[in-house]
Amino acid sequence: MSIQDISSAVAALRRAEATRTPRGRLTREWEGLDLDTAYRVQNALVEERVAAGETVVGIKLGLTSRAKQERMGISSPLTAVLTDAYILPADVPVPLDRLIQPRAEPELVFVMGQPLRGPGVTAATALAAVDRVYGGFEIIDSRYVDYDFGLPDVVADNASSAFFVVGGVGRRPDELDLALEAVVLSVGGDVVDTATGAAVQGHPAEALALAANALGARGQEIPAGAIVLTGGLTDAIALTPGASLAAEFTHLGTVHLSVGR
Ligand code: 0L1
Ligand code: MG
Repeated sequence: MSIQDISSAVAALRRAEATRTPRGRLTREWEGLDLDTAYRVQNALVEERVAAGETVVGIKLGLTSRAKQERMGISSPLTAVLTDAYILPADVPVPLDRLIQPRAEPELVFVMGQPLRGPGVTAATALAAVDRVYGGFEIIDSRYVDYDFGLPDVVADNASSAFFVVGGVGRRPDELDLALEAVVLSVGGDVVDTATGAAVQGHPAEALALAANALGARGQEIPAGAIVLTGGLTDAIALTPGASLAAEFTHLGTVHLSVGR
């Protein structure tokens, strides 16, 4: 079936997810899929999920670090929407049997104390609206074959969202220097990557301001209580059956991720 409008794009992405069958780029079939239209596809996809019983719990940024931008070949950050269906409790293994080609990436996670709405949000005003910061993992799972996508494709696909885990140690943002907060990522006990918060737009609060301003331009805000994933600090790691990952943060504890078989 050829994709030429929002509802057929949503149906194609939902089908790819439900059947665990990745597809080709939507932009190859639908020339008119520009960035604005892609965000309308994303909104419609989330509306379907909400109509099916899910609750919106926050937002995420993607492609905010050079590591992620270089790996995916896209230099613009993006936003996507988190629902409660994406929450993976800390002690639950990643359910591989529900996923296509999952990868995991460590992230700094904000929980908002106050709402934020652009335009004009700066890193300072953004950080002042944060209640707590946590370490976490995002598990992404593109609905496109081999993660081969352009910016409108990945925006439409709700930025490859699949699951996320929030660690158990929450700090007030003024208790630590988030640009210097480090993470050591290991797989099976071997260190595979490291980064600091500065990897995310120079400071994760810059990413939060970017999201507030981008959402504001689309008439949306980040509400109090929202969870905000600020984007992968390192490149994402492909998940294999039985693997165990750890993201060890300087002041935010260690977040463990085990993968089902
Ligand atoms: O945190 C991120 O940078 C997620 C980007 C989502 C797109 C992807 O890498 O599949
Ligand atoms: Mg991410």
